[in-house]
Formats: sequence, structure tokens, C-alpha cells
Amino acid sequence: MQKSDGYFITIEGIEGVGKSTNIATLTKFLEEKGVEYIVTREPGGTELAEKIRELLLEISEESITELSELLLVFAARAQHIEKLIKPALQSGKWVVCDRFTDATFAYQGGGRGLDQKIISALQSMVQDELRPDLTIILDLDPETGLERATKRGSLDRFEQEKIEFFARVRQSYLDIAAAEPQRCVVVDASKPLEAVKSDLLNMLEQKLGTALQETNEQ
Ligand code: Z5A
Repeated sequence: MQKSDGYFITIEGIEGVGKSTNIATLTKFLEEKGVEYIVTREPGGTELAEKIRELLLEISEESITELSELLLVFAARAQHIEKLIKPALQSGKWVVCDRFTDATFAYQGGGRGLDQKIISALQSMVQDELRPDLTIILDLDPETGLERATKRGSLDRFEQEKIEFFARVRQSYLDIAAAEPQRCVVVDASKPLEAVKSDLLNMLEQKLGTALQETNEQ
């Protein structure tokens, strides 16, 4: 990416962790700083990728194999990157994405137990050099996350997994954060919403100073 390109932020965590809720805080922050941005999500973000999302989330009679699930996730991502993410970044917009490839390492890798090397190979093939500039990992114990998700309504195919599955997903996210401290920030999402919001805003002020200055100078 060129210097004039936008900044790529992803937000991650297990179900019910509060991604949607905290994206609202993040986008309000960007608006106040005068940043042009788009918000998108994975799987999804384009018409075709949203159709793939439906296939991934619906509960159907024919079970999806682990490899099919992985390939569907990357098929949606390939479309999303070429049709939405890259054009937005190249036009100087910031991109806020609800989940990205860390979710694949966490769910298909940690959760399902698929080989990380296969995921890395697909990542290189589909994304080339594209990686998030900042990844916010909202961290919460799976019991609380599922409790929050359950209160919200009926559960999708992933949300019906056992608690052990989500414990592995959570651990994978924490491993990613430990391996890439420059890119990833872990926010404790078990606190009351106002406290999470305040932690998030403090972190954004600290982390985004240079990027905001560069954007405003362009
Ligand atoms: N998936 C995958 O397997 N591989 C991949 O590569 C990708 C995805 C990209 C869809 O994702 C599924 O796709 C996902 C993994 C898989 N698995 N599932 N399920 P999704 O992001 O659309 O699904 P989700 O995780 O269920 O997200 P969500 O439904 O949007 O939840 P959320 O955004 O994290 O939570 P929320 O809606 O903001 O908050 C949930 C409730 O908790 C709500 O009532 C809030 O008011 C409340 N809340 C939030 N924060 C707090 C605090 N701090 N205290 C108390 N209550 C709170």
C-alpha cells in the first residue's frame, strides 16, 4: 500500500464480546477526528460475500466439512478485498472491519483444529501483502460471551458450538496478540460497557496519533 492509502482496522473476539457495540464507539471517534471511513464485516461486505455468509451461518441438514468452511471463508474474503477493501483503502478511506483473517486462525485454526500452515498459505494467496494496521481484540470468557449472545436471540451455526470450542478460539486470539504486539491490542470486554468504551478510547488516542496526523496532512 502507498502512503496515501487509508488505514485498516479490524475488530475481533468471540461471540457476544461486543464488537458491534464497540464499533459504534470507534466510528464516532473517527468522525470526531475528521476521518473518512467505511465499516464492513466478514464473512460478508459485498453482495456475493454476504451470500457466502448465509451459507456459513445457516443450520442445514448437510453438514459443512471443515475444509469447505475454510475455503468458503476465503472465497468471501477474496471478493471482499478486491471489490470493497482495496478500493476504499486506495481512495484514502479508512476501513473498519468486523472480523478478518485472525478470525480464521482463531475459529478454523484454534476452534476446528485445522493446520495453521494451510491457513497461512491461503492468507498469502488471497491477501498478498494486505494485513490490518491495527487489530482490536475484545477479550471475554466464553460463558459470558455466550450468555450475551443467547439473550440477543436465536443462535447461528457457530454459536451452537460447545464452550470448549470458544475457549480454544479465545486462546488463539490471545496467542495472536502475544505474537504480534505491534498490530494487536487486547481490550478487557468483561468490564461494564462504559469502562470498555473508556479503555477503547484511551487506546485509540495512543495508537492512532501518527496515522491520524498523516491522514489529516493529505
Ligand atoms: N467466522 C469464522 O469462523 N471464520 C472467519 O474467518 C470469520 C468469521 C471472518 C459470524 O461472525 C461468525 O463467522 C462468527 C465466526 C465466524 N461466529 N459466530 N457466531 P459475527 O461477527 O457476525 O458473529 P458474532 O460474533 O456472533 O457477532 P455479533 O453477533 O455481531 O456479536 P458482537 O458484535 O460481538 O456483540 P454485540 O452485538 O455488540 O453485543 C452482544 C450483546 O452484549 C448486546 O446485547 C450488547 O448490548 C451486550 N454487551 C456488549 N458489551 C457489553 C458489556 N461490556 N457489558 C455488558 N453487555 C455488553
